[in-house]
Amino acid sequence: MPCMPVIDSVAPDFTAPSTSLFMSPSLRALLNTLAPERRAALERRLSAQFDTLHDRLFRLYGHTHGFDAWLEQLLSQTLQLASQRTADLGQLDLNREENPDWHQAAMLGYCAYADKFAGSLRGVAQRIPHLHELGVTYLHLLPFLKAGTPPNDGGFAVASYEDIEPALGTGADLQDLTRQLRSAGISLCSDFVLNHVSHEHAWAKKALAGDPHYQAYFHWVHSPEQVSTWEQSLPQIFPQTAPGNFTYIPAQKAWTWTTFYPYQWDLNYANPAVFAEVAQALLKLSNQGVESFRLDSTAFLWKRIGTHCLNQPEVHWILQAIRSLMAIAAPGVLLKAEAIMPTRDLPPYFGLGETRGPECHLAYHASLMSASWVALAEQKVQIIQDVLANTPALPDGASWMSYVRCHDDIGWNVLRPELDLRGPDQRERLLKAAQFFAGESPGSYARGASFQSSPLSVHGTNGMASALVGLASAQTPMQQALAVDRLVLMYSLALFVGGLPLIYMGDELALGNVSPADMATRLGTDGRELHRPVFDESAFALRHDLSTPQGQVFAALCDLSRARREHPDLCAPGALTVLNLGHDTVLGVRRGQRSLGLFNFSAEPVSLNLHQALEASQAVTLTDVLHSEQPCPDTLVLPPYAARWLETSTEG
Ligand code: OTU
Repeated sequence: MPCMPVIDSVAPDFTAPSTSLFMSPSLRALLNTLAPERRAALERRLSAQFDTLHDRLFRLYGHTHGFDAWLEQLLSQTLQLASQRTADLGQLDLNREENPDWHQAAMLGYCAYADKFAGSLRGVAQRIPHLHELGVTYLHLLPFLKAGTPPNDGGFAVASYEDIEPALGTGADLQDLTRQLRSAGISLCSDFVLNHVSHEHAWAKKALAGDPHYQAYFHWVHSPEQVSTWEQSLPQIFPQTAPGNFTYIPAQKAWTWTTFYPYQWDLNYANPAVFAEVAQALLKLSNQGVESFRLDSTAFLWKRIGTHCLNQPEVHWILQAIRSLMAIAAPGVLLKAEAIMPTRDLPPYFGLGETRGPECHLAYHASLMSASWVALAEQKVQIIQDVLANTPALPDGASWMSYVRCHDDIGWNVLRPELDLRGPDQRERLLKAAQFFAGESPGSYARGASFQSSPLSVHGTNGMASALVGLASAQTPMQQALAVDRLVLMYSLALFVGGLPLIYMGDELALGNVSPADMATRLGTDGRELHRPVFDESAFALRHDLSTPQGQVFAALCDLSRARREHPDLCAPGALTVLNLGHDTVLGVRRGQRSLGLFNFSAEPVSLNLHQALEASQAVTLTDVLHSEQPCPDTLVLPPYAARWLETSTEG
């Protein structure tokens, strides 16, 4: 096997773009085969994107042999795929180019595993009425491409970017689904796992069989010493169940890089062929009608010795190059960064880093999510205030993705920077929150479980939101009501602060944890299965019964969703302002010109003087947009765990 060190590319000299490529005779010939309108659009986009695309790719691969020819081929493949876009997708692209903020108009997301939500992709189409009822306009389906033999990390070990997981359906089913969703006003977001592939992916198999071309798609380390040199600065994602970042492959007498499970082989993005393959796969899926990609594990794409191999500058060049290719071939498509990183590391994913330029439209606000859980455990909102204070305004057309729960654990360590600013002993709070949600602290109502934690180091917490807020442990109607209020509070914060909030499947019906009996049937030992239940038809049947927690949560979420649609100010882009309300248990956030959100994270009622907090010199009128009431600004009483969405106006 050839010696293949992990390539740590040296920054190349920057030269002017080889403009001869831009509209080379072969690209011109390709464009000439297209209908005039399509051709004009592609020429326009290519000329708008070429300099950026060339710049980012030259930084990444300019030093590699045959760069110009490689780039020409990449462009030619891109134009070919662009030319295959159906007429309706072509029209969608044009509409969205004209209205680039289309996704900032009160969109609401929903996230689900296709099989658990509805059995298959066809089943998902049957659930469109449910999504409609909630006001969902964006459906994120967790990986549905063909996965490796289970356990496969819930599909995050992809065995083919070209095929659908047979148990979920076919390519035709996917196209049907995207069409049906689109006509129902719902954009389909597909997970896209670009950091790694399954060891059963054809590339890995060919690499194993000794093909040097495919061996170069992966990272290889040749000695235990090298492994430990790398490991010194690397984090561990599954320290208990998949320790370390490398897996020994006997056939190669070498270790391959496996950040996550040993069966997930990290791709080597220092190899331009990998970039081109992944870019093509994304464009092909776009052509099937996928309107958004959740780019999984983006932070990990580039490895550099001596660093933690996260958020490297090259990651952003890769993402900006992908954005450019999308802007050429499928500009209607949104890119979402899944970078579960502290807030301070996220602006570059929106293109605000050292190399500025359009990057992702969306990114998960993981710190805000984790902070709201800490706040619930502590009954104090300081940590949310700190996170919001650290949350920068975003460029036009970019939004935070806010959420309460997802298919992963609640990762606590994203909050370290905020805590460290408060003092050296503050990380202890994360351990306490984890213990609280595992039901281990005295008086805890939560029924979650710690994930990958040890007594010395806290990592994450598993569990469905409803189990974490106390519904599973509630013994009395009062305890049940408080649990419902906590769940609604968490969602009303996520829906108030986010650009594109996500409901995690089952939360709308207060679905609980997977039962121990069902857990025993799940393959592998992944604790995150605890919050990956199957859609519960009996809970669904109760959704309009307001005497049940299912009905109460469902109605509350529908109300929040409706209020966002009816009051555009509730979704106004731009920075949020945290108000000082004089109570450490209540969060006050201003959004847009007139919207004000109040969130009581404690079990005690609180009386607020908003006139003072708003520093209003004139009389203030408040309208509760959810309850159509006009509360008195000087003595507004917030019950335990209550949230209020208010419209403010001052009178002359
Ligand atoms: C992502 O997760 C996915 O969301 C996980 O479901 C996958 O297991 C993983 O990638 C590998 O594909 O750090 O930024 O609980 O938060 O694995 C990527 C740990 C990630 C997850 C973490 C995560």
